Amino acid sequence: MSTELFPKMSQSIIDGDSDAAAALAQQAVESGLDPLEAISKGFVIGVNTVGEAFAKGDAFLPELVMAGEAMKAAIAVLEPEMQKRGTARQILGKVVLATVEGDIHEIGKTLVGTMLSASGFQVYDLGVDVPSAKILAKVKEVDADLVGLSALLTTTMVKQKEVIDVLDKEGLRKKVKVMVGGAPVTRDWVQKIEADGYSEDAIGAVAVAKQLVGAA
Ligand code: B1M
Repeated sequence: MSTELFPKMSQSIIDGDSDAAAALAQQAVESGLDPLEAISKGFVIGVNTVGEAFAKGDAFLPELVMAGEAMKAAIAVLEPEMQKRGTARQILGKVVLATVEGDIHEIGKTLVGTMLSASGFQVYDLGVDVPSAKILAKVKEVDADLVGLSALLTTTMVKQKEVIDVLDKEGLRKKVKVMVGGAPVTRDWVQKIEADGYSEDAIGAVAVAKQLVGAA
C-alpha cells in the first residue's frame, strides 16, 4: 500500500535524510501515488514537525536546514511527475514568481510555480530574496499578467506591499494582478495591502491564478 509510505516520508524530513526522502519520492512515483498527496500527507507533515520544534526551541537551525534540503530532494523527484500530470496545454497567462527580498524560503514558492506551469501558465521564477525592482523589471520585460509573491517571515511580508506600491507607481497596478501567499499571510493582510488574490496552498493558487487572468 502506497499510503504506508506517508509516515516514512515524514520521518525522512524529520531526520534531514535527503537520500531517504528522494528514494521515497521515487517509490511514490513508481507506485502511481499522486505527487501532491505524497507532499501534503507525507513530506510536509515532517517539515511542519521540524518547524514546530524549532519554534519551541526543541530543534535548531541545522535541523531546519537539513529538513529544508531533504524536502527539496523529494520535490525534485516529484516535480517531473507533477508536470506530466498537468492537463492544460494552452498558455493561460504569464506569471512572474518570486520569494520577496530578505526571504530565502523557496520550497512553497517552487511548488506553486510547478503547479502553475503544469496547469498551463508560463512561469518566470526569479528565485528567492528578490528585490522589488527586479520583479518590476521582469514584469515589464515579459509583459506579465500576474505577479506571484511568496513570503514566509512576518518580517518580509511587508515586501509584498512594496511590490504592489512599485507596480502602482509605474501605472501597472490595474493591468497586472498580484497574488500573494506563504504561511504567515492572512486574509486581513491581503485586504490591507490590496492584493488581488491569495491562496493557502499550491492547488488553491492555481484556481486563484486562473480566476485572476479570467481563465476560470
Ligand atoms: Co525558516 N522559518 N527560517 N527556514 N522555516 C519558518 C518559516 C518558521 C515559521 C519556523 C518557526 O519558527 N516555526 C519561522 C518564521 C517565523 C515568522 O516569521 N513568523 C522561520 C524562521 C524564523 C527562519 C529564520 C529566521 C531562522 C534563523 O535564521 N534564525 C531563517 C530566515 C532566513 C531568511 O529567509 N532570511 C530561516 C531559514 C530557513 C531555512 C533556510 C533553514 C529553511 C528553508 C530552506 C529552503 O526553502 N530552501 C527553513 C524552513 C525549511 C522552514 C520551515 C520549517 C518550513 C518551510 C517550508 O518549506 N514549508 C518553516 C516552518 C513551517 O512553515 N512549518 C520555517 C513547506 C512548504 C511546502 O510550505 O512554504 O508554507 P510553505 O508553502 C505553502 C503555502 O504557504 C503556500 O503554498 C505552499 C504549498 O502548499 N504558498 C503560496 C507559499 N507561497 C505561496 C505563494 C502563493 C500562493 C501560495 O502565491 C504567489
